Amino acid sequence: MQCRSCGAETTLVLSLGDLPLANSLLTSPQWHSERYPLDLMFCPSCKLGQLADVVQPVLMFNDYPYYSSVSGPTVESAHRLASQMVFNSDERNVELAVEIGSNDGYLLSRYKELGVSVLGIDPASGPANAAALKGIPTVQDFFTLRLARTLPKADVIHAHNVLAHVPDLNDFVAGIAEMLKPDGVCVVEVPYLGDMVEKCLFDTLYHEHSYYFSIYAVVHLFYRYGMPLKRLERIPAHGGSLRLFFGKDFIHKTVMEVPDERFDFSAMHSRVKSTRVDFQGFLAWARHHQRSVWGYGAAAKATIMLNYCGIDQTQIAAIADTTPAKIGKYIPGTGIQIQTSQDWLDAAPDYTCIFAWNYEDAIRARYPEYKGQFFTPYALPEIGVSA
Ligand code: DWN
Repeated sequence: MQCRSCGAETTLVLSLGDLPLANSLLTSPQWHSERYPLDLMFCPSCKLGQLADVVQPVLMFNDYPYYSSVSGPTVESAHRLASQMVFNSDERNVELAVEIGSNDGYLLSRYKELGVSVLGIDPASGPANAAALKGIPTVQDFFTLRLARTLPKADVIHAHNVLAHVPDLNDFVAGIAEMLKPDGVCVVEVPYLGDMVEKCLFDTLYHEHSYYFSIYAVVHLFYRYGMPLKRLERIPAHGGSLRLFFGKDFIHKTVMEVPDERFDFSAMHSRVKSTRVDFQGFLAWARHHQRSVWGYGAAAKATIMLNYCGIDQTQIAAIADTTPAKIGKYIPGTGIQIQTSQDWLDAAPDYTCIFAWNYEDAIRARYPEYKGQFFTPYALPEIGVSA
């Protein structure tokens, strides 16, 4: 297929088969969940990863159960960044801060505390309503160039973990260029394709993310719309992400050298297969030794990992989560119910798989009273050691 950013011919580098939509949680275990192909293509020209098949956003983001504020580390990182943007803005005042994909106001609430005017843009009604309750004005819509033309110009625009979701990258970035003041800054955060491949984080491949970014791909996409890279940071979020700062000024402090990036997809392919074999092997051992197993973190990653590995409620009894909108629902394709963290503590399972492995440290620290063994899909317990 042709690259949706630059038009060059792409190649298939990873296929997980037909899987359910990660956040399309079910209200009944018997309900059928639609499955869609999950094939990752790579463009050798602009180094952009992209799904071969794009699912209509309206199918994924209408009844969207993801609330950023539930995850403490995400909020802490966002608030630190907002403070930096306000206090370190040597050459400009921050009068208006905008976030595209503002979710429940997890980031803009800090700007509001600092006396900055804010505007959120998010199509998901649940998170948008939660933001409005915090006094964050939120446009409940998908961001486009057309919408940008109706909105005020901004000193700072944030686009955190949203670029991957948009069907039309070129229209989206043109909208940012339209809305950003001449001396403004756009801060973009995206999971980094380099980390995903090197660490084999295949459960971060899901239909919500149409795109998987190299540094080269993001930098050249924004450059095409008159926004050169000003600063680049590597951050730990979501297993490894890029934080990129773009401006409109081509003269001062512009970063032009992009590292030479290479991605070993063939090594990733074999590790994907072995993860499934090893996970099923552990669960068979646990069942044989009558060890109970739960999950923790009904993340989008959990849906992909569980379905790709063919795991159901006979192997993992339930999965705990602290997102109210998720409690009582079921992970599609598995029959596994999402229950409260108290239900999980009361069940006191021998093992708990942390599917939200990007928050492993925070989750382990949050529950000192849990006496069972935590593990992650990428670090399974040593079979037999505790037999
Ligand atoms: O782009 C996206 C990324 C940023 O977030 C979205 N399209 C989808 C989503 O992916 P995810 O669901 O894999 O993200 P998280 O943030 O890894 O999900 C964490 C899950 O764990 C949430 O359901 C909240 C839950 N959680 C919890 O119950 N207690 C998390 C923490 C830290 C906790 O203490």
